[in-house]
Amino acid sequence: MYDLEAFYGPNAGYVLELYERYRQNPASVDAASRNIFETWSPVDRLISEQVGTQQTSSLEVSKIVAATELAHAIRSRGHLGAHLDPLGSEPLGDPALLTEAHGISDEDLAQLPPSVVGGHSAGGARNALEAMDALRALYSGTISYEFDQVKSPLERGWLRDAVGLQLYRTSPDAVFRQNVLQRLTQVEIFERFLHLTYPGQKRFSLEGIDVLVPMLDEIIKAAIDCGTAEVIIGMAHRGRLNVLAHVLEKPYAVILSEFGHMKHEEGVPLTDSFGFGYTGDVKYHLGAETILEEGATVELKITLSPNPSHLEFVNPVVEGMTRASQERNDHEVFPEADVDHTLPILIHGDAAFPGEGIVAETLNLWNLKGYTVGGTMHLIVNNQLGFTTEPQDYRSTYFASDLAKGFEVPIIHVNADDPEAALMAVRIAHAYRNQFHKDILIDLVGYRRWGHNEGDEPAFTQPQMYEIIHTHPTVRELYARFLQEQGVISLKEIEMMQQNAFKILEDAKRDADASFLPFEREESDELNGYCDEPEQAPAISAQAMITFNAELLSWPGDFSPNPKLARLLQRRGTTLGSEGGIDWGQAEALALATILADGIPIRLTGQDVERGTFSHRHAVLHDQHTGEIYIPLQHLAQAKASFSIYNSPLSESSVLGFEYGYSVHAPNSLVLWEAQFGDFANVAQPIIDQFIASGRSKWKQQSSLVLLLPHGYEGQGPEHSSARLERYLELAAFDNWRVANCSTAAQYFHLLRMQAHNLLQYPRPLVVMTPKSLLRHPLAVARLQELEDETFKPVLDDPLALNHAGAIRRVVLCTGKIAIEIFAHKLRQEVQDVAIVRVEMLYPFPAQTLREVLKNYPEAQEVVWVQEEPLNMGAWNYMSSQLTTLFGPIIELNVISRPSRPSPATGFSDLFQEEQERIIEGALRTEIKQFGGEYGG
Ligand SMILES: Cc1ncc(C[n+]2csc(CCOP(=O)(O)OP(=O)(O)O)c2C)c(N)n1
Repeated sequence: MYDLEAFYGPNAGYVLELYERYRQNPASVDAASRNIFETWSPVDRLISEQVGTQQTSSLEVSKIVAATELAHAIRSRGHLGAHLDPLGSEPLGDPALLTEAHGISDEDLAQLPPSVVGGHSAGGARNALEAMDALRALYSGTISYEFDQVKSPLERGWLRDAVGLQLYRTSPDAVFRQNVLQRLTQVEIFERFLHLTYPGQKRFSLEGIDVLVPMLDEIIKAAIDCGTAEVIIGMAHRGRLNVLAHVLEKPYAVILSEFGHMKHEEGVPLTDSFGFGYTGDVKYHLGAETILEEGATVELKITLSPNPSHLEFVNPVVEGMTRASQERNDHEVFPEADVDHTLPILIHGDAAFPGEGIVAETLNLWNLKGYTVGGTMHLIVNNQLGFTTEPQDYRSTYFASDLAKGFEVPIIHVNADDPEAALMAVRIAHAYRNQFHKDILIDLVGYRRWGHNEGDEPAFTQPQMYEIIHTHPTVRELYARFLQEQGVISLKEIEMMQQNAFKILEDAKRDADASFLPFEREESDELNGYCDEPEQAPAISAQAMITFNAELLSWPGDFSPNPKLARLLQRRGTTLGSEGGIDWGQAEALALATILADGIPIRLTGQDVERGTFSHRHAVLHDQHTGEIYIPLQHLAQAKASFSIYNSPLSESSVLGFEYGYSVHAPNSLVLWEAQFGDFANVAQPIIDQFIASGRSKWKQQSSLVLLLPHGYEGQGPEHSSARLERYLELAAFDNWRVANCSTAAQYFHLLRMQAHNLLQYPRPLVVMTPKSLLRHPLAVARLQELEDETFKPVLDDPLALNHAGAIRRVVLCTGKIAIEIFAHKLRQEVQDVAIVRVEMLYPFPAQTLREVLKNYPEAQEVVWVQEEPLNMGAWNYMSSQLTTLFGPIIELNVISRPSRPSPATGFSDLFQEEQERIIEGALRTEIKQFGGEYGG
């Protein structure tokens, strides 16, 4: 039972040391160990078996201890001595990897049995020296491993066996090898062809990491074998054209015509496409989809997500797409996810991976219930440079992959000039993901044959490195030579491969030159301008809402929510009468219930959304005794779709990117993301700018993602006030999204229903400024009748002013909370000549409706835009141009706001109060023409 083999690895060294101490002095070890050692003499037995002596000296024991420690060092730190760089730089090394550092020599090892080394390496070896050499080749060759960060012993054991027992090293037959060479030839010739045909044009060549394509082939093969239905890939510019051509099967002719033509159709300049809302993107950002078929059966769908220049920001988007692809959401609780259905692959740059924080944010999602996708395969295409910057200047750690260790991700490093090792890395990685449904990373170390792009001269900044690269054979050449030596292929066959690959490209070029890239014009001219009102959702009967309300306020008999909360919620049972009182939270719950009853799945996420930052939602109830949860929206008799709600991790970029990806891939789901406060959304600015605002225009990517952004000035200081409405309005063009700021719970109810209703027929992201103090404001609450009879109104006229419309001299236009504060102000009842008109849908700009509203006040002499934000923020800049176009020639236009400022709000509550009062008074007193404007702006 207590065989040395059982203490394989570090334990063996420790046990032998202990044994040595016992042999010197039995009293120096503890009683339990003494008991074992009295009947156990493994070393003696080992030596006698292997070396033929009956007795071991203490010297021999210490050598065995040293040998086992060396073997352990190689297993755990072999990657520090691995030969990963195709350009031949020396590895960092580690003293523990040297035999002599353990006080022994090769001669000593030659005297010891191979079982001292243990594991697979011992098999077939005649002594410990041979076994140690085999172990070194395994862990410090052109492939190496870092597994110690994996906490689970089961997984570590699996990984060690995968390597130690060589479970994924297949003995490649001739056909396999010829196919790999064929692929490397296609990859290289493609790049060479582009280089020769379009000199200087950017393509971000893959050369130096060519093996990426056969690696992706291998993953796809493994995925098909496992019955995976979809593979979703995210990658940046490097090698993208090659991946598009060879993995996504984008025809060469199409790629070549993108290089060749500066216009889409003969005689139609590119700028004409602007009229249709589609402005396109550069070729090395484009996505693609392909379906691999075997006969009549679909084998696998492969999706390459489009991505912006912003490195790594596509990562969470791919994760969200994957999650959407994995979920079935046609039943009313949480969706069922099949993580084997879809495999995500993220391809990273070696500078971007440690440098861009979005990588860490995305890695953090892997084990979170709202975000997990059952493991992502990560590949770093490590060309040892970031543009002109070298590793010592762009990362603080030795390996590009070190960040991933903090997330317990196993890492395989491999030299990109060894295709067979790279393919083995992929097999291990895929099998691990398949077995444990966790992330795994391959650090593929190669080089970059040209400059960062093809117009760059790399010798300006890396002269020595490029001197080596210029004479370094390509991986195809190296592998072809190796196969020739192995007798697998002849020189003539190798040359034929190259000629054929070239010929296919030449034919494609001829096709590309003979035709023009078809310009995909959007059929509908609905894209071409403003749309006042998207289609309204059908009405819901009061009775249906009464039923939903009762269900939302009930829970199982043995479930005990916090009594204070239960009382609070029960108040919602009294608000459906004629006196009303439906607040924001209740209106939202009712809207979501009706949407679920329409069969539309809902996913709502964000920081603390389950309760709601302002304690207004309470979508998830907690039993105060058991901690169990109960989600009323998952228990509606009429619901036909899933309701998922998750508190998100403390991140904006990754979680917003995730929801964007989810919404793109699940177009029939209502996906909502709520910021804790609207200010924080700017942490996710690239996701907003590069995806949500422009994805449709660049890539025809459709999303109906809803952003709920708490916004409003309540004296809470520079943050927690503004969701920076101006940013969303500045980005609004070509009907790219909707930007709303509702002033009542009823409007919010109808807005959500309208968004759900338009998911498929008119998908657009929706940005909503949501309230804080309005959440329970008596002037913002709804009556059931308003939910039943009304629909969303982009503009709300002033019911009071309409009674004496002829007396109105000033029309105040405003949006959101400030309107309610003006209504609530003591002057409001006194003032007879001011109408307060609320713009609830800011974009698309409701021009026609506003024109009609102004006609209601024939004696009006001025229109004043009133906002609580500083003049240089809020809606003013947007509104001023829209209103000038609309009313400029016919009426005076003024503005009341805080003065222009670099910070959105003051931190002094007295100043806040004074300014707020001046804004509201200014709105209601016609003698005040401007406030705020005089300070600049
Ligand atoms: C967020 C972001 N910052 C800066 C850049 C500019 N940029 C483009 S490529 C590049 C170097 C990337 O190096 P690496 O990640 O190693 O990928 P490689 O190009 O070497 O494949 C930089 C800095 C960018 N595209 N995105």
